[in-house]
Order: sequence, then structure tokens, then C-alpha cells
Amino acid sequence: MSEVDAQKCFDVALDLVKQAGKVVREAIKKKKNIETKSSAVDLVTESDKAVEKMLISGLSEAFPDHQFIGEESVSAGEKCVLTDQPTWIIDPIDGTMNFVHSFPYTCISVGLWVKKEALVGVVYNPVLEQMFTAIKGQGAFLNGEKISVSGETDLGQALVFSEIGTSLDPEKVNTVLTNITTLMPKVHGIRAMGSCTLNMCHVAMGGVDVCFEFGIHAWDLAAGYLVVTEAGGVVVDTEGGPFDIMRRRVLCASSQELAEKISKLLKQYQPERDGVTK
Ligand code: LIP
Repeated sequence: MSEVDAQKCFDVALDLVKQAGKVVREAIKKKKNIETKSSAVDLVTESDKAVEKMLISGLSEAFPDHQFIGEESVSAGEKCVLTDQPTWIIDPIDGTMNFVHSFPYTCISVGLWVKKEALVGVVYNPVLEQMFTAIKGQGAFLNGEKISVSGETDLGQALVFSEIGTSLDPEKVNTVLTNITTLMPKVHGIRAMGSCTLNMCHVAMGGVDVCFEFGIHAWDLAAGYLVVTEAGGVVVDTEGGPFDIMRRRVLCASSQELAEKISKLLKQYQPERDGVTK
């Protein structure tokens, strides 16, 4: 495999994500054509499909030998396979439910993973003009300014992002509600905003101390993972073990201590794995 030029990959991705941002910024104001996927609340719009197409076509033109995992391509039947090859993992609109309702907590997420490790992450909320970026080993940035996690270790002082998700499976719903019930009297506050990627970026910028979720996919995690780890955050499995991007579970915290405290309290849920890792 030839050496990957991280800076070039970042520059190309940044440019394409900015272009995609224009599409999302315009489309969020308009009426959307909505279809459902795995459940009545798992939504896709023509904008999700158009943005993914735009990103994959631009990236594959610049990097013809790179691989792709895209949310809407996988929904349309493509395999979700992560190999050692440079792989762009794309969520064209993360927080689609928010986008549909014109709630401005939504983003475009593009991560490049090489040898199963994150190399580049670009996350853009074009409505609020928040561009989160990271290149491995170079720190994390919001609109060009370096960001870092809060470093909070005290559970009682922690603001926590939980999530509701798109699965209406009774066991999953019970897990979500049980975890909120358990954590509510122990933490400072709980929120559920509707975008795993942005949740991770808000931990990265120190606005939130913890986020966790069951049932998300590789494309909800790939870019946010790098942004938050480069900002000094901790990303682990919800049980506290090593993070596995295909396992569909994430716990992200401002400190190892806080991650451990939260993981011990969580009721666990294991959705079916995302695709395969080769
Ligand atoms: C969404 C996630 C969100 C989760 C939803 C959904 P989408 O991604 O970011 O955190 O709760 O279930 O997976 O579908 O809007 O790209």
C-alpha cells in the first residue's frame, strides 16, 4: 500500500465537505422528501443521498484506489467492510431526524481510516457554521481554533449526552430508559440531541463531559472518534473495554476516570454488528 498523504486527504475532504455544507444549508429550509429505513423513525431524504453521492464522487476522483463505507450506499445494499486499505467512512447527514425538522443540530461527517486507524476527520454543521477537524497527531480544531475536552472526572459535575436512537426494539428502548433513570440522580444533567457525531465533537470542545450510545453505526463514529481523541478525550466500548468501530456501541468521555464511572453504571445492549472487518 502506498503511503497516504494525510494533509492532501484532509484538504480534499475539507473542500468537498464545505461544498456539501452549502447543499445541506439550503435544503434544511425547504420541504424534504422523506423515506424510512430500518424503522418508522430511521429516516433518509434526497439530500442524504445527494450529499453522499457528491462526496464519494469527489473523493474517488482524487483518490481512485481508496475504499468507501457510506451510510446510504450501505442502506442501498453495499457491503460495510473495513480493511487495512484507506477507507472513507461517510455519514452525509448525521442527525437526519433533526434535519427533517429543520432543527440545526445536524452535520456532515467524513472520516478516513487507514490500517483500521483514524487518520483524518472532518465534521461540519453548516447551519451553525461549526467545522470540527482533526488529523492524527495534530490536535483537534473548531473553525481553526484548537479545542480540548473539559477533563472533568466528577460524575456529579458531568453533563451527559444520552441518545434515543432509531431502533424501536423493546429491549433497546428499555436500555435507553433504564440508563437515563440510573444516571439522572447521579450526574449534573442529561441531554439527548440526535447526532452521535456532533455529540462526540461537543465532548471534544469541552461543552459536554460524556456521550454514549448503543445502535449507532461506523459512519456515526469514524470522524467524531478522531476529533475527540485528538482533543484529549477517551473513546471506549460502553462496557469500558477497547472501542470497536463495528460494534455499534460507544462511550466517549472527557477523562478515563469518568468513562470508567459511567461504564459501570450502564445497562448494556448489543445490536447486530456492522458488516465485517478484514
Ligand atoms: C443518527 C445518529 C444518532 C442516533 C440515530 C441515528 P443518522 O444518525 O447520529 O445519534 O441516535 O439513531 O443513527 O441516521 O441521522 O445519520
